[in-house]
Amino acid sequence: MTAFSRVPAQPGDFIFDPNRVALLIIDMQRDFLYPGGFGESLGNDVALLRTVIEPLAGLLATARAAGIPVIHTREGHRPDLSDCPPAKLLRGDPAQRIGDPGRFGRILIRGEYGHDIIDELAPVDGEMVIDKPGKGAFYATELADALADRGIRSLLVTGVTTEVCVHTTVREANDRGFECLVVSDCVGSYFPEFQRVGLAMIAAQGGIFGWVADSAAVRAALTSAVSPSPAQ
Ligand code: TIU
Repeated sequence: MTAFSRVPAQPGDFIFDPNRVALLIIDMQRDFLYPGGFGESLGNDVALLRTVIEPLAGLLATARAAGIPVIHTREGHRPDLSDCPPAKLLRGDPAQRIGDPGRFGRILIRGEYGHDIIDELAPVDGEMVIDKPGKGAFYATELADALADRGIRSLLVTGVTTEVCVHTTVREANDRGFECLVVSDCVGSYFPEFQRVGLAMIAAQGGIFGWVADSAAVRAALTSAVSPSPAQ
């Protein structure tokens, strides 16, 4: 019989099967978190995202210890830009577009230093890394198949940015039947008001897109899910 886990959350408890849950870490790349990358090229203050790193590193450690599958994503494009729609390429500052040379290599291009995940959250052996050309992690990727292969039904969603790639992915996941808990202190935005409203939109209307809880609540549930009971 399956023992389910429970996280106190908005708009109500998030209940999940610990054998069918994954931690999804969206786009924690230097290009979004460091000055000189894609995020800054769009006119953003990237320092605002750094608050996510410490709580997310803690949650990642707990997920690894609990044996929960961890999936990282990276937004970016092929060096020839063949997977970058013109509508995306032409947006933003013309002097600093996708594919242009930046401080950490060509901006948002696969294989460049800036495109990779920050050291603090670097994937370890056995963790999947999904390269995605869009904002949503399901569009034009192998994510749906990977989740189906592992029997995953519930996602603990983290990363950046709350209102862009996190929201897009959560919406895609909802339409594919996944239950999503967005971890409030492990997602970040360049805009404090978008962070607040982005999280509120997930849990509004009885959880129209899912649930919201902080990492302390999620870590407690993951830890209790793997602790042997005294009776065993
Ligand atoms: N600009 C912005 O807020 N985000 C992105 O472009 N990509 C992600 O959210 N990963």
